[in-house]
Amino acid sequence: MARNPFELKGKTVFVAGHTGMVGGALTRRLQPEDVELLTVKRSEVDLRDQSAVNRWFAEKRPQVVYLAAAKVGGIGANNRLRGEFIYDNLIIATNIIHAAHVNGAEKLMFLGSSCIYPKLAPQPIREDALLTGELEPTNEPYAIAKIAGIKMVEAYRSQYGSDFINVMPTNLYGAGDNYHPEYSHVVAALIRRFHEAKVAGASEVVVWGTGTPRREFLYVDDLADACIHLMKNYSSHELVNIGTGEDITIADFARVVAAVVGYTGKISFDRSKPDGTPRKLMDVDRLAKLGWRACTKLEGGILLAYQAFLREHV
Ligand code: GFB
Repeated sequence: MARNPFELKGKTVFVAGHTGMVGGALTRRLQPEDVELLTVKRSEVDLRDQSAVNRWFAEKRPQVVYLAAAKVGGIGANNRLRGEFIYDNLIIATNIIHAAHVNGAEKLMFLGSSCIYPKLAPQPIREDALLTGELEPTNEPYAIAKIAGIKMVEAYRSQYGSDFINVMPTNLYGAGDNYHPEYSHVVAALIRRFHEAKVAGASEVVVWGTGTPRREFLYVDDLADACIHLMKNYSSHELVNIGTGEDITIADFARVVAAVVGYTGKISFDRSKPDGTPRKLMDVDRLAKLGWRACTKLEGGILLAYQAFLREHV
């Protein structure tokens, strides 16, 4: 059961989802922690395959697990690939949480998402808003799968005394993001679109929706730092939000990205595209009381993300 602070040093640490943006940041941040890092490629173990996951866990027996493997995407992907989003995320969470339990993992962190909270939750959103109202329809399948993972962690904690914890990151961006034109999140989508418009000398860039929704954006390396901090210093059944505590309208955010990229043309809005939830600002009081705050400012973080995009994709 719980030991605080929890010692990471010398442990075998499995990062599930290491090829994704979050898993990549976690593996970078774990380098100085003196751990034995375990990762597995999808070609070796498909995390949706329960027998393969069980075999891998029985062989490797990781002491610590970061569950950062998930099928993710922006509002377009969530809204269209509804079956894949619920199935993949339910089964990945179920397989890994159960295998970690059966094989005696000392600690597990499950990464959820701010979209688990009700569409119209009071802002900023406190952790106890979970299951107090209707979800945002565009990402309901993803949110339901994540809520199932959260509840599984809570149930294993309660029945078996497992030191399993739940953290809820806000909207993330940074190196290793997915820049798919239809399926990416807004940050990657706008970095790519403004960059391509600048290179092509285009006079107009279209941003989805009305521009009025508000979002909070956290640089992924800050998230990884928070996850290491919480793994060491937190053990309770309650969720912990991870964010910056600040938000911005999509219209203003588009202007920030345009300025960082160096695009000077017109910005217009396509109101036929979904806005999603009107506002999603995390209450980060619990995290602050646990001794952690985000340090990357939005403009600086977007510049780092743009540089990563130029390195990775141009
Ligand atoms: O990042 P995003 O897809 O995620 O969209 P959500 C955020 C906002 O940006 C929405 C607007 O209001 C979009 O309408 N937006 C403007 C764009 N232009 C674009 C664009 O080109 N691409 C995209 N994708 N959006 C996600 C959930 O919701 O939040 C996921 O769907 C996940 O499940 C993630 O939980 C954290 O914030 O709307």
